[in-house]
Amino acid sequence: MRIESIKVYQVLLPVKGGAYRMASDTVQNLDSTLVEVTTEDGLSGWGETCPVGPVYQPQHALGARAAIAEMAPGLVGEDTASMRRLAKRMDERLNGHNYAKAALDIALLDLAGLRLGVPVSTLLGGALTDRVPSYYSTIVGAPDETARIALDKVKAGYPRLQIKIGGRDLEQDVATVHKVWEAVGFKARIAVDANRGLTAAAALHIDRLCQAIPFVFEQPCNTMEEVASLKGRVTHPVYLDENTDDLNAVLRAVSSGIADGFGLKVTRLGGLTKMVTVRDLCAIRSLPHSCDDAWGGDVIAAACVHLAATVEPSRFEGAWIAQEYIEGHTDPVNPVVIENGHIRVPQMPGLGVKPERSWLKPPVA
Ligand code: 0XW
Ligand code: MG
Repeated sequence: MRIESIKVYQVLLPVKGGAYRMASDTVQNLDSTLVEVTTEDGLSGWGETCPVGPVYQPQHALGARAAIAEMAPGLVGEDTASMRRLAKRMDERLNGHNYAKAALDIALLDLAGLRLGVPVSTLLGGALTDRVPSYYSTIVGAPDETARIALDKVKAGYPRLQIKIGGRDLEQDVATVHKVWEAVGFKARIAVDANRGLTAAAALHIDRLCQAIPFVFEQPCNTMEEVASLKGRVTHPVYLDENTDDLNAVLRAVSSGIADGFGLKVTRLGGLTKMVTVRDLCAIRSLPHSCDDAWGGDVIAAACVHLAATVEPSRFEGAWIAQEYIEGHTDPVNPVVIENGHIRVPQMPGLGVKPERSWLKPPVA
């Protein structure tokens, strides 16, 4: 079936309760982009991409919409039967910009699932579970308050916590990690995420001053070279997140042993099709990873959860979705929600979510 139209919508997602603070940036409002790909028979598939502000990664909302506008004319009229041909078309029209291609990749998989009558997880190789774990990500905050929230979230059922540090005094970061550990202990797995905010020297100090605490150190420094320089000098396992810009970066990190695991973002890597490759690469080296995105509503949340369901559970670090941090849902009928720190995998054909049309402003492209 041929593509008849591609529509682009802008959706603003306000952060619940104020601001989301990371070492790299503080965000109050998220600018999300939804794409609707419609075929000649009137069937529509949805995709989404929502960078968490313009500083977290090089990607930004206006860039996503400009990139989709650049590619879309080359896709209209094409047959949806071959995802590979459509991916080739996108690459022929635009170099890079994986995060914009991701929205189209997700929409095309949604369409394929709807047409075949199977959930997207089936198209990604098949679900291993019908419920995936999530993890709770704190903001950079005061040590006692962060520890209180951490314990609350463990009581609420989260099996894993991601504690944000960086962009402030070393003393505060070290105290935060200790307080969280004292509050939570072995009741949850802990990741300490500096979002590129530490020098290698600061990362070494935190590693030493928190030596007995079993956490994984996520994206401590800005570049992959700085993170690589920590290898053999830190005792904590090191995970990469922001540095995994594309499949080549993941391949490099895996083959050179820089990363002990990953915090992965579906859109940064180019969508679910690319994430399947990363999932399988990680499996070859027994590397744990998450399936997240930077931010976004129900469409991207569903995409993350479908992929999450296909990852070997013993190596799975959770699917982070923004639901706890934003008001309302783009799909109020079948929203993607966290219950007891876990998320049910949608069982309906396609992604299993549809944005509520009456809530959408007219398309921007
Ligand atoms: C916790 N997250 C998945 C949400 C924010 O976008 C940052 C991100 C991360 O792991 O860095
Ligand atoms: Mg991270």
